[in-house]
Amino acid sequence: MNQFACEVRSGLAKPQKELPSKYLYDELGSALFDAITALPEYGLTRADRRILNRHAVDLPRDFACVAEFGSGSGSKTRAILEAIAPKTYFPIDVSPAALDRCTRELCGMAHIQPIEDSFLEGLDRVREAQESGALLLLFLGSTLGNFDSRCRNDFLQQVRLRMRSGDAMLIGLDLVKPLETMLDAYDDPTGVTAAFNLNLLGRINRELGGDFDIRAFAHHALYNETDRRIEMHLRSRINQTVTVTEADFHCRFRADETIWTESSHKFYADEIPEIAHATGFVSEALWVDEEWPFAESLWRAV
Ligand code: AVJ
Repeated sequence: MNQFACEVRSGLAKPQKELPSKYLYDELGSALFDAITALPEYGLTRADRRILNRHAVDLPRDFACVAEFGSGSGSKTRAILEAIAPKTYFPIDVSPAALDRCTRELCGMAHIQPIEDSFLEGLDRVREAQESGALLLLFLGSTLGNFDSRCRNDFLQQVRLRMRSGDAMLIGLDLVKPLETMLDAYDDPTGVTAAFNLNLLGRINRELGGDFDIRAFAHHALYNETDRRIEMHLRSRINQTVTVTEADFHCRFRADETIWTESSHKFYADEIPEIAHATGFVSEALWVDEEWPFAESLWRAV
């Protein structure tokens, strides 16, 4: 049984059913995410890009290499590569389609070495390939917000262990904003985010022989005030049983029972330097977008 099948099986066996959000990004899911970034209600990606375009020139220039977690299509990275002109750029992504697009988009701006792997394993491979000079790691788009708050600092410490002093990380984090704004961003009236979420069931049907009736589920987004995160769920509209052949698994749903598919943590700007400090970094710069509360911060490994 492959890893996807194992994780589907164990996630759907929990009392609160859940599926890991990294599986949202197959080819269709990545295309739907790109469409989300164009939604008027989803200001996150535009805010990220505005800050990068404006402040790339303020970044230190002493990096021989740039690596990026979750490169996506690479379109936000252009301004940074232009400003820094590194020898090598290592996009790290689990999606081969995303790596292809990013390589095409940024072709000619550096020597590009795509790495198809998860973040930490990918960073290990950057370390093996990189000869000398400092490394700038990009962790944009508030991807860190998808990590559970309990494992967030562990993950950052694991990143820090793979860096040398003088290396740096540029990290983008979405900030707390009015409730309505946050809910609209994750439950847009056009239904693109709903399609992005429901596609996870389609992917299970396609890749694991599942028989999910996608129309029998509904997208649901909520803000969990206590944990300060948007949660995406898929709510069963009826009582039903689903079979996933490749995962050798049946699973029952009560009407209104949900599968929790993603968390997007929202940060306060004040806590960002504290998170840096707690995980072996020093925050050297912090820029906040004026239109859509979003922070970009440069952390130096010390
Ligand atoms: C790319 C993970 C940051 O959490 O805002 C967008 C993904 N999910 N709409 C986010 C997402 C629903 C996005 N990240």
